[in-house]
Amino acid sequence: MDISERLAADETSRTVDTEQNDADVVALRDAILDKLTYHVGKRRAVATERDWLIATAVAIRDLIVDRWVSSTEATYQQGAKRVYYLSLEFLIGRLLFDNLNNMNMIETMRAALAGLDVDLDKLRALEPDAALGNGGLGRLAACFMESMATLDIPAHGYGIRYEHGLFRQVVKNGWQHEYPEDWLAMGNPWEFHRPEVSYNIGFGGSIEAVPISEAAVRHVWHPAETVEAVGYDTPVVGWRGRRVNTLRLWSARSADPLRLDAFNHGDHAGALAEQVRAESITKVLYPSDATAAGQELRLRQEYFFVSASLQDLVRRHIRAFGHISSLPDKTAIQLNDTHPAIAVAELMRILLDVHQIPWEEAWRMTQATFSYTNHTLLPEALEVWPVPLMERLLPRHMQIIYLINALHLGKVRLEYPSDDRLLSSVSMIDEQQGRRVRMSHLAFLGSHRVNGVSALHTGLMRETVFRDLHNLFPERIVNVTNGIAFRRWLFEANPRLTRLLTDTVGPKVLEDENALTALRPLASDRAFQKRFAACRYVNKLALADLIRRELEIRVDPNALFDVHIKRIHEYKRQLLNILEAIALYNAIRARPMDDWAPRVKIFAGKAAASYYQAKLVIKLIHDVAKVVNNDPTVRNILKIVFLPNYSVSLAEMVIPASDVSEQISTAGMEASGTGNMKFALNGALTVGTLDGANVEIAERVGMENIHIFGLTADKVAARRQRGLDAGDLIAASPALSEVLDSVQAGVFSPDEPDRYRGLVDSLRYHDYFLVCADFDHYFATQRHIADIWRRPEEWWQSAILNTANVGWFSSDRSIRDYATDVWDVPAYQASA
Ligand code: 26V
Repeated sequence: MDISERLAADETSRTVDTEQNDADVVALRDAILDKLTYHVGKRRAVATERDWLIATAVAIRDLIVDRWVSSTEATYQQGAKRVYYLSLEFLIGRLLFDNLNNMNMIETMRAALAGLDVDLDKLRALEPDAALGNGGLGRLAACFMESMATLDIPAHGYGIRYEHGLFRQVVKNGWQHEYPEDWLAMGNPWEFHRPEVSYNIGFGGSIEAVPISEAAVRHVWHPAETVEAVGYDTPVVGWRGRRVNTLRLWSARSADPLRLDAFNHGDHAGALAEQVRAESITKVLYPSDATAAGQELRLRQEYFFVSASLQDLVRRHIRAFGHISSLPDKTAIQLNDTHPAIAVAELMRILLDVHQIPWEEAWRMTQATFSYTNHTLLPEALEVWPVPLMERLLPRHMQIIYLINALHLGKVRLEYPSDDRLLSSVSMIDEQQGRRVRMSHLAFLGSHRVNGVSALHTGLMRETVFRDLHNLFPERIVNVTNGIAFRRWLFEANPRLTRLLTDTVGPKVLEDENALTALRPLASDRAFQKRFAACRYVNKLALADLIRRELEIRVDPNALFDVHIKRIHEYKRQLLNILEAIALYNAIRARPMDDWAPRVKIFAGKAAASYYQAKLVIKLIHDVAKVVNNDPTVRNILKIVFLPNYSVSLAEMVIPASDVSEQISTAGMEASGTGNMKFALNGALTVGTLDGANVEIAERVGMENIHIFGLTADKVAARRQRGLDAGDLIAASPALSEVLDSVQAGVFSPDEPDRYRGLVDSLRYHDYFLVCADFDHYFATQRHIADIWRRPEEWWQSAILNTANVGWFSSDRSIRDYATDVWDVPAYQASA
């Protein structure tokens, strides 16, 4: 690329604001100064960048509040049905640019701050990520909140205000270490503390059956312990401030914070014990991607936030509509996975015990109100709670669950007498290893709709985990393929490309995701290809700079950036990728003078703290990187980079700079994936298996514009039936044999030659994730991708067709699907 093209790309302005005027700039500047003085309490001369960030955020927040109040009032006046999204995770990331962008204020703010000698981009980088989630499920909740506001749906998110979000990852000598994350350390300018919004949450204790007539009793729960839930509200701004919804996160407070008598007697720690116990509920995000530990605390978290949320929404409903009976007509509650599934029993308890509604009517109302999204079929990830724990912590809920189950099994028995296999399969109680409550069954039975997150995943739900329930309730399972918020993942993350799109397609591309299809005819236009490529190049320069600063590794921005960023998990097969890198390294060394396409393999992702295999893969990536990056024979042909502490913000930086997107999970194991959509939208070519939403991406971009390899989900299942010894496969692949032999022999771990012996042994003898089975096809596909890279016209045509054809993966489309198929609420139609 020549310098003029680069400059042209850089001038492809940085934001998507439509207008700005001087009066707005001055007014905003004055507002910021006002906040600096009266909110932060500082003079300009002594203000730090952090002070400016707070003043700026609070100034924007004021503008948001006006819209917030009007949205809330309109909903009350219209008596509209509301949607409640219950999620233990909201992986939000930063809000400064999200809010500015949606309020159409980025350039006005940039100018206002420039007038104060403050750089908006520096403030942007200073904001900590709100990392209240582990990965895909939490990020999806954040995208959905934004889309619901954009589509003018009256929605509330409910979750937990963790004091510490997802751990900070530090890599020392190739090994991951976890440190607590402290996003609230400098305060959170976006939220409003609502001490008046507080509810008592009970645990344990006993149930009293009080006779209320000759035939009926009323159950009164006397909890042994009570914790207070206090609300914190964050406004969620829709596109162009169309609507502002609320994310209400609960924080735990002790009902009895200090035992003054004990304190005065010198038992300072004992006096605070109650407080510590209560507040530990919202202390940390549970890294649910692997551990079974902390079980009880996790269940307390689940019930704590569910109970607070249901009390809150029932109170709001009664205030608005006068009576509980209309709840299902005016309320849709979405359960984000089974984490909030106890809500089914909690709503039953509220209806039965508090509002004295008869059982059948309460059950009808409950089912009409709830719906449940399943996000994984991995058996180890399906929540089951030991019955003794449930009985101890939530005795009344356990009674209700038993009764729901008895009535359900009674009906099944009538239809299928003496089918014991069926009865035990559809029962809410799993009797396999001690008695445990299957939360997936509770969520399924308590909902009118149950959805999977991609077409493939929904099909597998019907065929595997929910097979028998599906046969009993064939209408209940529906598909809603995931989506992503284009505002964050295209407009904010890739302003250069966005400007190119608005220049070419027009501003409607910002409103209507389907407008991207107008790019199709331009895909083969050489001039447009160059402009598209120029955007990528400038993004890559920025990423190369980050890599140099973070890791002191120099990468060539002209090389192909091949990117694998997501949680580190065996089924996501970062191992397959790094083994392929070794094979490529071997091939380069064997024929160093061949015309290799220079490539940078970029990894990022966190392993669950207790997940040893995943941490070992991180170590292997570092070990291989050390050898490859320091080998003069491969020079700049191959570089391997692991960026530490993966986050939403890092993804926003990396994705727009990516040429190849790695979506290589073992087929059948990734429910959907959403990173796959973010890359394709930004014009990266996918190398992937037919798994999750990759299947639907392939349908939309066309098989010639995606690089699919490997066993399909049904072949994976068949292979596992046959046995997982990979000996014959390895023997048949010289490249794979060489790779495995070298890893096993300690070529990459001379300081500890046996480090990867166990890892290689399991590949050889029990290759559960089919790494060996897919290896040759993956390697060949990567070489094919390198061939295309050498033919830029073909490459960029394909890249543009990816962007042009993935509009359907907007979370606006997902939310419209939920609105029609699941919640029965109206949604604003951008394209109408
Ligand atoms: C949890 C666990 C916990 C135990 C060990 C194994 C394991 C594996 C995976 C998980 C993830 C649970 C839920 C989740 O985050 N699912 C993700 O949801 C995304 C949004 O629907 C979807 O795109 C991802 O494919 C799916 O993995």
